[in-house]
Amino acid sequence: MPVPSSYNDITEDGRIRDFIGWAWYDTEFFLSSDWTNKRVVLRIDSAQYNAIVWVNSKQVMTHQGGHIPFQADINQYLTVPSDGPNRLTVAVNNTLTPYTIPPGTIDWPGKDSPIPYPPNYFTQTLQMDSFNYAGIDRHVSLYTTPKSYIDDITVTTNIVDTTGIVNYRVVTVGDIPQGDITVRILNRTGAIVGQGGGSSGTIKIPNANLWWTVNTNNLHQPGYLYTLEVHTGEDVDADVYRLPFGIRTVKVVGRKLLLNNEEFYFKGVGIHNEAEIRGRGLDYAMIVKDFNLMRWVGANSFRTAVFPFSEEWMDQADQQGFLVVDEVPAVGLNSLDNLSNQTLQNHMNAMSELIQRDKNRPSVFLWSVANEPRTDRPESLPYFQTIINFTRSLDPNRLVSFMCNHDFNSDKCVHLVDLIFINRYVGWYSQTGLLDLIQPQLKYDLDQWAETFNKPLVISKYGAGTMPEIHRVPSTVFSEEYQIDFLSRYHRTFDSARGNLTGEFVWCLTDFNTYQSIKRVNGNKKGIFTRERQPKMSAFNLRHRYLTFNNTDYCTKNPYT
Ligand code: BDP
Repeated sequence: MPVPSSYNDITEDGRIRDFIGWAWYDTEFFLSSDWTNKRVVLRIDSAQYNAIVWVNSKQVMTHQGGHIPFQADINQYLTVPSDGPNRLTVAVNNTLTPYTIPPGTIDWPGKDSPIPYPPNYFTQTLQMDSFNYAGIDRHVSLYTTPKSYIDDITVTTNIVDTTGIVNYRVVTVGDIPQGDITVRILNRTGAIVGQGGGSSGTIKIPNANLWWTVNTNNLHQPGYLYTLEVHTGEDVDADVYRLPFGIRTVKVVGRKLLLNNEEFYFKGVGIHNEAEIRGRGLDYAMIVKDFNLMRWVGANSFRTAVFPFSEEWMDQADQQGFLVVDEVPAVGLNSLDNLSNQTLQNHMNAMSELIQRDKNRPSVFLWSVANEPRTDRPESLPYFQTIINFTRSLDPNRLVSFMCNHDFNSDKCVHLVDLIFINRYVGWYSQTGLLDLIQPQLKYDLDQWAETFNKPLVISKYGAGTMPEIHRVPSTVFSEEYQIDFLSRYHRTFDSARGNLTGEFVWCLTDFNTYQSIKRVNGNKKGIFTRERQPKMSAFNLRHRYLTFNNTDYCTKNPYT
């Protein structure tokens, strides 16, 4: 199997596509003699979902949970360079249980059944829409550091007038005296604009270039990044790390979200990051293509629905200037059985690993702890109180929320969040085909949310399944015309509720693969682009909306400004 890639769609064998259980990868590598006196680290950027890793047949690490990197120092397991190849073996298991993030169940329908099934026949039932892609879908790499090294860096920023305030904290391992640590801040052209020393401190940057989003306000340059360069000394054994970061603030004030003290409206897209053949496998060309689609359509933000995207993907968000709702794979927590202590433990691990990975990204302004969880029961409250408080305690500098599909008067947990995100489908899953009901019912819904909670309100999902090249006038569900009729009624309602709304995320950027179901024709077709990344008619409508939608006009018309 190629790495990186999901393994499911690589062959013509249905048993491999639908395989559940342990899959084995192995390969050989030689060590460079230059590496003998260094710390050698093996890093796996993502393996779905459980992994066990051996080097030369000795177990090096295990990891639970996909979409997130894990690593280990492997010096003690390596053979000396002249002793021939080292063997790397990785076993990955994609089984989902009621306790995993995301959850699922394994059933043996043939057990005690009079109806015949093949021997040991079992099924994996999913509680999410997505196809359960598996394998080693991101890079596996070896890298070195000196024996004493920089283990972690945390950067937070603030703005006072025109000065950027940069707080940093460096964690080192080994023999590195505090006094040897130097920190420099470089601007985009490589000029030094600030300096500091020691393992923590604050550096001020006068007349700072702030980090702004693309497609928002032409007066601002999007995606401005500085580099924080940390050295652990002058000699050849010293470690150095260069961390890109942006200077920006994100705050909630009443019902508004402020980016660098300016009111912000999400012209967003929900993305389910996958494609043909490679599944969820990392693919640089696809990343660039998807960012081009987002820029073309005029978006300034996206949501990583429903799992963390690759670091390469997130680097583009930082560089190009997109605000990101960064989400753990907690999709399908839709029964109280999924809110056990065991699940909570896995959920907390997933949160802390994501925060550890993305905590320095200017693009990430909010952690989403779940998509459409069971939050409409009083019993759910302690679980969500715990996961939300835990997330805030790990990163007090970002906002926290979950994507809610309950009603304003039935949800029991939404008061805990900083921004309210709601997924809505009137005209699709409810009132199917009844376009005339969208505006009155959605407007009523938005007004109720706004009156009940005095917090920013965002539509995190709205969309209609659309088969490209099916045309109907008057429109009917699944036709391209229906998607346009549906979206434009939502847009009119959003505009009529603007004072109550902080943004919109259309569902979704591109069509994607799902498990097989009579609700899906070859996958989920709510994309405004096909899975091959070609536009449906609605893409032109959204592009027109987003490109002519001006935040400055919006602010002047907004009764709440
Ligand atoms: C949503 C779910 C998402 C589905 C979507 C849909 O959160 O995972 O793909 O419904 O039905 O609300 O398109």
